[in-house]
Amino acid sequence: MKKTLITLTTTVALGTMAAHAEEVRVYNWSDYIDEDLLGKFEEETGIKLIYDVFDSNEVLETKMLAGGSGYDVVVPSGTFLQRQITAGAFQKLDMAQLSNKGNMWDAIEARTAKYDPDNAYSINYMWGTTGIGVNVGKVQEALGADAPIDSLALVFDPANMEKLADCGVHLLDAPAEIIPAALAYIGEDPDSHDKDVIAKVEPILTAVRPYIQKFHSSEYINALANGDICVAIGWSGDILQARDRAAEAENGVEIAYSAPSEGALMWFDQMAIPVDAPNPEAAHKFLNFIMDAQNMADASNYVYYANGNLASQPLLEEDVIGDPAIYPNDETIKNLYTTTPYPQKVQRVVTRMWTKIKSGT
Ligand code: N2P
Repeated sequence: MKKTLITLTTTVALGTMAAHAEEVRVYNWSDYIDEDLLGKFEEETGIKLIYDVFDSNEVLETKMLAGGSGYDVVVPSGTFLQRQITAGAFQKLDMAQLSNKGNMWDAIEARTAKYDPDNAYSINYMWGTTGIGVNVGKVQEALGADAPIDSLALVFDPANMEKLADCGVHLLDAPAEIIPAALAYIGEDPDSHDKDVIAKVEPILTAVRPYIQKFHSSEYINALANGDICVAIGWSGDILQARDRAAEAENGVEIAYSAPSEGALMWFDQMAIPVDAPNPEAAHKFLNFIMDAQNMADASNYVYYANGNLASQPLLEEDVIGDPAIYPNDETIKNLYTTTPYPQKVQRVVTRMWTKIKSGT
């Protein structure tokens, strides 16, 4: 009798374990979701969600090209995605498992198809621009009331940077974004793959290097919000999150975001499933959950990034859908450019140059 009972207990325990054993591992950008959605996914599906974050396409790419990351869903930007698809890092999506795919926006899919033909490997999560975040008061204090807060001259002209150095300037640690910005500043094609043209960026960045406090791709949100820095080249929604954090803290810090007048990079972050994902079925469930119109709207309303989900647009709050810094209007869209991945040889030059610039030698 006793033995039977033990067996029963063991069976029940194993059964419970099995019920909890299903997991999905998602690797997304930091500050990029309403965290309530994570619990909601677990409740709806019974799948345990392990959610890790990164702030660099290069870091993600290293993992994808090495293989064995252990992730089921990852979120590279379009240009990086394209290179990783070519390298065989992802599996084709099984559309039969994605009943919410019809919610996606054809106009955005037409753009992302440049990186992922037919959108066979990825869905758009969010898209945005790379631009300038400023602490309006501090920048005006340093440079006067007519400070060029919407111009790349703010960070690439040493005369400005010398005056801003004391209040603190961060640049993204993202060569694939800062190099195009510096090229746009000098009137070159931001998407140039010509090594001689790209080489022109080095003296520009070297000249302002002494005034850059840090190359970092996520610390600037709090640093701007707290008043610890006064300028950041960063991502649109991140800077708008900094604006809100400052407003919530009622600390008198006023943050503004501008897409640079010289042109701004428009990028697309795509959810994809690694070829060796441990649980591709759960990965599809996560993608389908994200493509739900309400879930996608909740995510955008929280992080201030535009999304590629047409059905979610009516559910967006006015300060998201109505803000041209998030959803560019006809006028601002003309000022945006896109890039394509550097071929391997050029990438090596870029990586070497970037290391040299950052080290300041
Ligand atoms: C989220 C930043 C994502 C934008 N913090 C970079 N592609």
